[in-house]
Amino acid sequence: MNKHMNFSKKESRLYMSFMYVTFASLLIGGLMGLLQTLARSGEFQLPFGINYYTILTVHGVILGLVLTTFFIIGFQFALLGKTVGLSDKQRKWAWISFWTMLVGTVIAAVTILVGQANVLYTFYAPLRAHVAFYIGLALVIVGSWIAVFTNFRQLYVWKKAHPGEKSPLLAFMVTINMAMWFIASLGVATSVLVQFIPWSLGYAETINVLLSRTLFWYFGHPLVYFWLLPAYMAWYAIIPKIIGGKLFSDSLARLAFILLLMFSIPVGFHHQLTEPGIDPTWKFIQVVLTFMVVIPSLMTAFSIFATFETTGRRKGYKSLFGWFKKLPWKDVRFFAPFIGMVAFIPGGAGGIVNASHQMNSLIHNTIWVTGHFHLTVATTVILTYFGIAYWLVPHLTGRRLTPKLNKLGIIQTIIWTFGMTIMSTSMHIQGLLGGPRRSNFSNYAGGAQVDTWINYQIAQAVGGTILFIAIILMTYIFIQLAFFAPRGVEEFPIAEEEIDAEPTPKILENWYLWIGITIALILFAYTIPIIDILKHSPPGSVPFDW
Ligand code: HAS
Ligand code: CU
Repeated sequence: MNKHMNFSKKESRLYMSFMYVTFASLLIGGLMGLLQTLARSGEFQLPFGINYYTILTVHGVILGLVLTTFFIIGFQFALLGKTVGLSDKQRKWAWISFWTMLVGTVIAAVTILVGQANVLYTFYAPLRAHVAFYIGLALVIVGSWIAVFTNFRQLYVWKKAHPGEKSPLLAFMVTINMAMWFIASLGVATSVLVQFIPWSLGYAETINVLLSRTLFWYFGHPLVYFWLLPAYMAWYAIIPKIIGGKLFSDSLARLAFILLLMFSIPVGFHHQLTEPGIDPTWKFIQVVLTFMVVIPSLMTAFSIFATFETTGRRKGYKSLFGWFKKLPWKDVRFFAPFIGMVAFIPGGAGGIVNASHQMNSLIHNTIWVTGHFHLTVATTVILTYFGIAYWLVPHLTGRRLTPKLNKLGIIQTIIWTFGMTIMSTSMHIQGLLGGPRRSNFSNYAGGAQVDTWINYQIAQAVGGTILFIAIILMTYIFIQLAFFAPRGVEEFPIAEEEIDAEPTPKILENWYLWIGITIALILFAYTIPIIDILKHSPPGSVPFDW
């Protein structure tokens, strides 16, 4: 399909449906976040006897799992629609995927809202939820698998029609992300089907806690990369076009994605470093692999910087940093993702701290970790998603991002940055002072250390309030772009390769090889520890209901 052409109405409606769920989730989830920070400030009582852990679960599930998955799958469908096409039959499957996920989401959300699933988004055993919660999650996963196979099919059909050609870069990237997602979600699906559902129904009296957490984190780390990769797609292949440049290197981008596929999965133990029952040798091995997965992110940082510089120099800015000033700062399609990139410098550095065993023992289970993921997912990733939405939504609705909306977007980004800097910084500091995460306000019966926390908690409420203002503004912009902005044509920006670019090596598209290595690494990192867990676990745990 010609990328300057708009999608057919039928296709646009499909992709937009995912966007509606995304932005509705943002508003609901954001409101929960606000309530949490207010409750933790100690100055505010949740109304109507609402349980703190109910809103914390809604917040994590709706933003971490629902918003992300809907945005990603919708965006990726749009990318494939643009680069390799979507047939009528594939469109039907895409709708089935959407509705399966939506039904699952509604079931899980209602279960949480009626207070039957106060288990947070990680649903750690032995916390037990009503079985409907797990069934809802399982449906979301099944729905996403339908999208996975539809996406694979889209690329396959294109390949058949274009023998010998390399796949479009964005289609390649989507395929990597979906392959990673599929392999990873097998872990959590197994845990939900084999462990949680029978246990929640009472067929199994106990649950193997360590196994359930291990299967969760086998999925949970690649999950964060499932969020990040669509942002990387935009950084590699869309931002260069927006700033008036070309793709830095097709091969480097593909190689980075392959490395992310290989090393994102066999690293879940870095979330379980303090967990007893896993041999430290295997923790060490997975930490080494964690440091491997940092490499493609560093490659990404390098190539983005290089794109900025080459684009600027080509436009004739010669001094050392002259090109930097000329980046399109007033274009929100660039500005919002750029702030996302900047946030990833401390966010990524914090990740490296987390992954270092000794330092992990200082920050694990403290609110430092919450600070870390509000920089990574709630700034880097979400601001890039917003940056995408500013052109994708009007492209789909046949409207325009007017100068006024563009300006509002810039203001939105600035408010977000301001609020998040306050909130995330105070979370990091409070974490270093031992302040716990995942917990309601408490003065823990006093004590000198506890007294040092409260000011940071108040700062978090201030930051959280500012962030909520930014969320309202974003919702307003979304509604404008979806329904009210003037009609027009908005570009779907996809960067092109340099004319004299080196050809991309064929081996980069050898799926058997890369998926083979991925599976080999997973088997290497997980087989023996899982056998150990199965053989030596203490008696399973009875449910902890509340
Ligand atoms: Fe993390 C916990 C380690 C990245 C999200 N992480 C979490 C949790 C979440 C999360 C949600 O090892 C909490 C889970 C829970 O509920 O318990 N994380 C890492 C490491 C990385 C990392 C090593 N995390 C992410 C990303 C996330 C995310 C990405 C979401 C999207 N994380 C951990 C560990 C824990 C953890 C432990 C467990 C802690 C515990 O004990 O519970 C790395 O992948 C980071 C690599 C990234 C970089 C940065 C590269 C910089 C770039 C930007 C370039 C900028 C430019 C612009 C060019 C090395 C690409 C510059 C312009 C200028 C002008 C300056
Ligand atoms: Cu991780």
